[in-house]
Amino acid sequence: PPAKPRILVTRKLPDEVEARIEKDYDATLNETDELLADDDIIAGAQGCDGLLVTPTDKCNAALVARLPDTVKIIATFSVGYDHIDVDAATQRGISVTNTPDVLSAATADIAMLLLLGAARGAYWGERIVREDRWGAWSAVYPLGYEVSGKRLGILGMGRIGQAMARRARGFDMEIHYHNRSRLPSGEEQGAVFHETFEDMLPHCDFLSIHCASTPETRGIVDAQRIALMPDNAVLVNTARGDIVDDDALIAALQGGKLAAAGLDVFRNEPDIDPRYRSLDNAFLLPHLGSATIETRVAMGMRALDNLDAYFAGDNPGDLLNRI
Ligand code: 8YV
Repeated sequence: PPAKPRILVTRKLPDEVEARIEKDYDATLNETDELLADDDIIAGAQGCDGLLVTPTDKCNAALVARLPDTVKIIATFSVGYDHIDVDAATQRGISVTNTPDVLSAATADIAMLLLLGAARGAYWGERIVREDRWGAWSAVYPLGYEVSGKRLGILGMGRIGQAMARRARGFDMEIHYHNRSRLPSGEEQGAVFHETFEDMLPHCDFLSIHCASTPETRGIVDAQRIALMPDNAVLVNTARGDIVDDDALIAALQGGKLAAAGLDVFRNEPDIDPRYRSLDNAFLLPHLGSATIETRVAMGMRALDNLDAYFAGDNPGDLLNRI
């Protein structure tokens, strides 16, 4: 039989996924699940035909330049690929694939959880119970913000944005969206399209971010744009932390312009801006968007489908570049 392709898998993956890898590949797995330094990735990649990476592996131009010539594909176990310099890979003739679709439902679920949790004060409510600070009943304290009937603005109406819209409709929210292009009218389901992000912001009682982190979107949620939102609005981010300007968001949460924020993603995870930790109106999660057993298995299988297709001489379904 022909030799199995050789791959480096940079992080521990679910058992079912690793079993399939071991069956079909001559693979170096990471059983400790410790983060690999650049030098470890380069050392591990020697003699490999492909890499299976995650967003914790920063495949920037410098790292891509150091990969051995044998590496022909980088398959990332994620929908986001802002950790990969795709142009640098293309120049070296390296195909790049991601894992869209399979995590849209899980991520939209977390966005809805954050939206509800931020609006209704789930974090401080939970803390009051645990710390035995639940005082006498009051009609005026503690109070959150109603979700039903409110307007939700979605920045980035791709697969995850549309999954979020479906959930929010079930909570009787009015959907607005800004996206590079307008959806076909049959897919809008009543959502109101705004040509620019700025046009949408005055309609956002809630704003949920579902766009990719790109040079165009990095820092786009800044002080000027937050100022365009209605008072007491709620921001939800399950996309990438660097889309939001931390100084602007923290000032808006401290100053009361924003009622609350629900955040699953941060700049420089897990060493996040420490000011978030002391904000009572911030509901914080450690990047759980895709973190279900079912979804992580499906992501692994999707990454392997892409690798299998590549090594069979076919175009991977989730190819991000043309070589
Ligand atoms: C993950 C993600 O938590 O898919 C993405 O872009 O950010 C998440 O699914 C993780 O990075 C998976 O490797």
